[in-house]
Amino acid sequence: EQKKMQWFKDAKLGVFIHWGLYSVNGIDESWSFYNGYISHKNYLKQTKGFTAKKYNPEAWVELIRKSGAKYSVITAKHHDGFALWDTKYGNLNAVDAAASKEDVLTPFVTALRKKNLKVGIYYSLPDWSYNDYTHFTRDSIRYKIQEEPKRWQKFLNYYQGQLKELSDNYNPDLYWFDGDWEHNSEEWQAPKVRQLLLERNANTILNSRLRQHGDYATPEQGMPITRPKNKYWELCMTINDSWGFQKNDHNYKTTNQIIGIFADVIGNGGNLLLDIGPKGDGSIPKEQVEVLEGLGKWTSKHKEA
Ligand code: JFZ
Repeated sequence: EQKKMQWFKDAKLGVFIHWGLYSVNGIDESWSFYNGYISHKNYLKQTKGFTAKKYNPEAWVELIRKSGAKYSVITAKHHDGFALWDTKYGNLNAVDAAASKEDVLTPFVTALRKKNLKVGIYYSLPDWSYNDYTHFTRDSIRYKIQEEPKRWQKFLNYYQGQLKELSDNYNPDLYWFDGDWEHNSEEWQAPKVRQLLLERNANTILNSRLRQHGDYATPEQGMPITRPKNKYWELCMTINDSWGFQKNDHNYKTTNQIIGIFADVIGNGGNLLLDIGPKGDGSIPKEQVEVLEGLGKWTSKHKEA
């Protein structure tokens, strides 16, 4: 336990990446159709704009490395169910469904490893596009588990199959689960999933958004005033007010503000997982590049912090 957490404890800084269909029109990640701002049908039309035309995974990694971060966590699949890798489980992925027509996860993982950075995979437990998942939108649920247990079993096979696939393909150093609030631990089979991933790699680290069956806590946004009780924790935070790219969100924090928060976080024994949101073409907004570069100037002067 202690030993496998060492790199994480030492890392201090990670870069979070929200990249998916929602990066195209730039409205509220997967929530845009869940909350009814847009129909699911129109939401999926964003596949046409997910071109990855300017995507340069080596340049992404170089920016991450220069910021001083030691790991990165990328949204392999968000709540909308769009997978960045060539999953065998369904067609809603960057190869089969989007203009990119290619696996965009693999080259990023390869580039991270080449620079000795740790690989983190964000995986949403809910998949609102999947026909055998219970929830669809805020106003329409497909079914109740008690009424259709076989249908739920189909979903469990699907999601656990994808996790095995991610493990076999990428052997991630860290899994970042999200969306556990829609079901309890038993329904997700959280202990089984933990075991399944640890069987494949005993050293992999799980965040706690798997109904607490994880290794470290994941507070979100604002700086906690008191030191969290957990020995291991990581604050995830946006640079502006959005996780995914949103063209109308110009409310960027300054580099100095972020350095201040970063110093606070590490002073309290945690890590900062700072989020960026590339556009559908794979370019990173210049405001976000500037912050990572500015942070890099600071971290390179304070290597022993
Ligand atoms: C989730 C996602 O719904 C969101 O789109 C984004 O990916 C973010 C990183 O995670 O949103 C959450 C999850 C947990 C909390 C708040 C927002 N929480 O625990 O306070």
